[in-house]
Amino acid sequence: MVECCCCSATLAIGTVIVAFVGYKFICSKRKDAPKLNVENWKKDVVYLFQFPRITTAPNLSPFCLKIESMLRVYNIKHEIIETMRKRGSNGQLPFIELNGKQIADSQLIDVVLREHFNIPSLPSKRDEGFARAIDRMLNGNTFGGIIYFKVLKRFDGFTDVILREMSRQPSFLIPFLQTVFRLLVGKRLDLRTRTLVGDFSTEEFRMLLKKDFDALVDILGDRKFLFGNEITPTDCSLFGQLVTVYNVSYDNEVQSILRKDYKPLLDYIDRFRQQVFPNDFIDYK
Ligand SMILES: N[C@@H](CCC(=O)N[C@@H](CS)C(=O)NCC(=O)O)C(=O)O
Repeated sequence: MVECCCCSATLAIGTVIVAFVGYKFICSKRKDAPKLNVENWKKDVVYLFQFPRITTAPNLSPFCLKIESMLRVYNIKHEIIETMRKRGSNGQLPFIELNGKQIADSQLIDVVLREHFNIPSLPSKRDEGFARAIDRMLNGNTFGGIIYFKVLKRFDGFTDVILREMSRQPSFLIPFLQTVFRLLVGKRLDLRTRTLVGDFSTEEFRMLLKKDFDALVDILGDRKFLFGNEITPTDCSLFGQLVTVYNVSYDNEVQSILRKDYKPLLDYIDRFRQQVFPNDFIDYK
């Protein structure tokens, strides 16, 4: 009986401690506003923190490129801060600072930019609904399929771009750093991709990615951009996803898939590029 009381008391105290520590951890994480990087910010200027440029395209990250595209398309005053080290409150890039606040995650940044800079909505609510659905497909399922071929199947090419083009490491260190990279993040990326899309075989990843590309070609039809003659934020997502795998300096299967079966998407990339990034690409092949 005495033993039983002791057990209950220990259990109760343990539970209270765990609950208290958990509460403190979660609350302090949520309450603290992230520390600002730009102290002397100018009103209504967007400070975009993103990865450094790569040789062949404006960025290796589709999410960074989406936001830079939006800033250009809507003529929003901005400054780009290239960084390999800094991360937003979500542990990732891109993030922005606007009027003394940090906003992390391209989905949230998209919402804030639309509201703050009065980016026009599409003419119908139905189109707005489609736009959101396409945007989420692109930045979830399509992104996962692309990552499979761009990163997991070409880990050395991908890390070579990061180490050589983005962080300018000396050549003799690259093989060593690639091994470290593989050990540190290889498994995590594999798990993230399989959680995002599914635990598929290469053949299945290929087939499912092509389903997304087919859908995009059907949605595009003979329009210049997804919803007509004007570029929308969803176009910025599509452009970001496609060029950050198509315009990298190493061969990957998504390039071959696009070249073989998806000329409308390649023409689309060209149109977007001419209009928004006329001087920012070097064709790899
Ligand atoms: N949901 C995030 C995804 C951003 C993301 O995945 N960023 C990656 C690069 S593409 C990143 O910063 N990874 C962390 C790292 O490389 O250290 C968004 O939409 O912004």
